[in-house]
Amino acid sequence: MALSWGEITHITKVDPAKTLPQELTVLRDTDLVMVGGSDNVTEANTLETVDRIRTSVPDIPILQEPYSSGQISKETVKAVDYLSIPAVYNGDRDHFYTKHLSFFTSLTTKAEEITGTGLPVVGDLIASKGRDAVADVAAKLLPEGYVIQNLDSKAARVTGVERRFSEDEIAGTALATETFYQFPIMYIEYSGMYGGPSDVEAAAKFLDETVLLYGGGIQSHEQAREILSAGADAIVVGDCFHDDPARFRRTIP
Ligand code: 1GP
Repeated sequence: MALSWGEITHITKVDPAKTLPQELTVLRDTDLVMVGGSDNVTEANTLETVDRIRTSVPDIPILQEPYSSGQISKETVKAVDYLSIPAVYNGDRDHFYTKHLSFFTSLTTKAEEITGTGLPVVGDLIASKGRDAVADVAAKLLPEGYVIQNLDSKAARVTGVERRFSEDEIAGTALATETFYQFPIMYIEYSGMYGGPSDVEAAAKFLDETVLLYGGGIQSHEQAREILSAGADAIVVGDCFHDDPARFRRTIP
């Protein structure tokens, strides 16, 4: 399923480790679903969640945002349309590049060797047709340059974020994302709290090709509008979907 970013303004982040609303057709007016969380996400609950979403809203693209290679397998790669891997600019070294290099190393190595070393195995992805599997993953990859701005969030704790970026740093990070790292996505993450429009304004000035996403604490139409008017290409709504589907619907522009 091709992604047309020009038409995507509302993204729902569904956490497979949390309880989902009984009726998933509430997702019908969102433009994209991201499946991922910060804790207790497994290959099995990811597959189950993707399956439920596909059954309820078959036309909405699904992107998996894993935090560990254990959540990825041949089956998950087949089940989702895209795979986005966050590189956290203000996190620890592990979450900016070490984990990614080890993931790609495991992709390029034969399964037997990986099993022998005790490195995390990428499901049974490599089993026989290693090169095909690598190509499958590569074709679906959407790297994300991430800045986590809520220090009290689980995401910040897991990724070793100890300091928020200033607006000047956000602007510089946006410029670097577009011109140096060339990630297709920059994500300003306030997970669990509403951060307001100022970081988005700072980043948007320096982004042209790169898609700018904002997530965190959006619970109303007004907040959604404020962030989109500040220059985000799309908002990401998470908690509200799990906690209050009726309120969630009001976040959809
Ligand atoms: C979390 O950015 C998303 O990764 C959405 O945040 O859960 O606060 O809506 P909320």
